[in-house]
Amino acid sequence: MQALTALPPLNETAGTRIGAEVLRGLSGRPKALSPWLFYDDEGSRLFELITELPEYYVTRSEREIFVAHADEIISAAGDGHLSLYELGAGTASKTGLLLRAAVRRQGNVRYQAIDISASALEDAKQSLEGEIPGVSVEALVVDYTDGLANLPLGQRQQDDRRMFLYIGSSIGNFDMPFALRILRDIRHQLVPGDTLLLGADLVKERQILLQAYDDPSGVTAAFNKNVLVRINRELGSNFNPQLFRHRARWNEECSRIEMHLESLITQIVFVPALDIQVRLGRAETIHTENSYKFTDEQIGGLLARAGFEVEQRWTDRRGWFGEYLARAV
Ligand code: AVJ
Repeated sequence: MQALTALPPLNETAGTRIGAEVLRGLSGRPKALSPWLFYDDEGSRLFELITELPEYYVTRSEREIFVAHADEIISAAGDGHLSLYELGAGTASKTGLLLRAAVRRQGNVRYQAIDISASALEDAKQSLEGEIPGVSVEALVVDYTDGLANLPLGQRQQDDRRMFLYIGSSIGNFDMPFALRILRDIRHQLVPGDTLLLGADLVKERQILLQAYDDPSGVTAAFNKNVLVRINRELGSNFNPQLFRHRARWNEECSRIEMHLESLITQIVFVPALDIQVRLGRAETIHTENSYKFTDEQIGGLLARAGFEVEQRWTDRRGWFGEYLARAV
């Protein structure tokens, strides 16, 4: 019998989702972490605070569109009994405006809320079902960036119409190829005639963008640094958030806001669960998020390539945020 060569023990944590992401993101250079890591319970809570900041116009602008046009948006869905599905629903605070419009139109509505945060979805279900008679909420804790093929969306009835909601500029987190993949995944859940409502943040003056992602009260900084706190908790690392500075940059060429965590000193951080040391030079950054800003042409192009046709478009009074109703073709 032949002797087996001893293999190094497999590090179990490296096989978990967060372990794999931190190992990938912090091993090389430039360092980068995926924005889904923001959304533990504390991160979801901090994001809700961001949406209330005076500088963060994104949520307010989209709400303004829904307040003015919810009935129009819902009736644009066409004939049949409408069901709504939302990717990245979070606490679904704006979605209530659309659900109310759907109830006005057809008496009741089924709403499937899909999000990575269970706590946010619990809040959503509680408040929506409590406040809007006629709405039934089904919460699905799923990371939709893994694909939608296995979503339990249920049987489609004869006169069912599906409307997918992908609002709040969630699509802005992803580069073009990945954004396209998500839109195509959505398209696969639809039949011709169904619709997608896509909310996207529009290109605007640089100062306005920068303030929205670097508020003076420091909520966005806390949101950004929370990713380090989460990694400490889940992987046992010793990141000191105080040794990092929150940075927001406008990358004109790529048309995106970037968020980074900049190391204030040269430091070495230990991640026990992965058995790695992470060396950070002074002023070296960990790139934690992209938030792409779009033009109508870009959105129209993306949707066309995913099998949709833009049918209607709404903006807020300032023209800062775009809401696109796209029909599956
Ligand atoms: C949830 C991705 C839409 O990009 O504006 C807010 C996240 N990051 N402030 C955005 C975010 C910092 C937000 N999205």
